[in-house]
Amino acid sequence: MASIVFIGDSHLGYRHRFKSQRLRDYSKAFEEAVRKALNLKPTFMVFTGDLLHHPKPDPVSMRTVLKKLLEAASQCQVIVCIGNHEIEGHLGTTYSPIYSEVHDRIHVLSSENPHVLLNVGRKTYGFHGFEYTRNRERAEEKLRGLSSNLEGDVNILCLHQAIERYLSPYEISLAALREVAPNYDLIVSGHVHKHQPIKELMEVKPAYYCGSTERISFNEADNRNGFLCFEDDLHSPRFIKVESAPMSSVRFEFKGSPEELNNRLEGVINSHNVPLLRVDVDADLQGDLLDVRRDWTTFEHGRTILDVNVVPRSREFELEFERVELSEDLIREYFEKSGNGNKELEELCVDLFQRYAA
Ligand SMILES: [Mn+2]
Repeated sequence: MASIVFIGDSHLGYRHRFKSQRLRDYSKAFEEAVRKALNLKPTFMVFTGDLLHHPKPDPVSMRTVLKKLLEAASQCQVIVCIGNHEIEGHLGTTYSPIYSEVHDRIHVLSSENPHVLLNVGRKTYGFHGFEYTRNRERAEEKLRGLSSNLEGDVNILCLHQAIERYLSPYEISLAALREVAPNYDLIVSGHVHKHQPIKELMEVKPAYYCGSTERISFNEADNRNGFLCFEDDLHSPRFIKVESAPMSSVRFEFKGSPEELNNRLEGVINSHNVPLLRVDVDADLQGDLLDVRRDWTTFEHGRTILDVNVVPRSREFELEFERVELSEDLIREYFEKSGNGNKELEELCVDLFQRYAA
């Protein structure tokens, strides 16, 4: 069988939290993924979308992508999907279709060009897909339109979409996918950054999210990064790890004084020796919030991002408003209910409301 690798969501050019090191992290992980993938001598290399983070990418990231696509194309056939980060405004896509102009072994899947048929030995491999489509009805319509009379001997659906139950809002329902799945031999999607099988489809056809090469948020701290490789058959892929920047996200509840919290935070930060660290505290503080340390710069040494968030539990009674429309009465009600006795501020707010918002 021909071997196929799927590399997804590299997000090159993303300056996560405005850190230049993060730019390097994304390109490093992407280059490592392509290098490791090429070492496997694949027949096909599929990029499942969001190669670039910005629709108008910076030239350095664009150059990295082009260089790697050309390098890959010199050794195997390359198929590129268009992700939501590569779509802009009313345009169905941005620069991605240009990739197919720079090498005859680079093929970009889009609504205009949704089928790529490639011969290997005596078999024709069909790669089918379209650019990320936000509207659910349109996405499902495209999917149905695409999926009949497929011409390959082996047909592979390549998407960059959220499927029902994996991300909300989703653009493709499980029902729509189950309907078309029998026409394919394999379904692979980008967009959901956590590598996993799409288990609701597995009884029909092998289906996977291939995973991302580097994390774009702390919510992804527990994800493994890497890419997917099918070597022997379409039922037993290997997930090949990529060394993304180590990330930890720590969350704890705390009850005690600001001094105790400061000590606890120092301990937590010192015990998590990773370049990317977020600490979230749900704090029931016995003392002044202003005594909780806010400047953690002395602990930033050797780290790319250190993000400490202390959210104090509110001891005040809950405020409840029945009206949602801003009015003079609502402003006065707020001042009354909140116990804020500052008459001058109240009058100022009412005055500003009457002048600019009423
Ligand atoms: Mn995406």
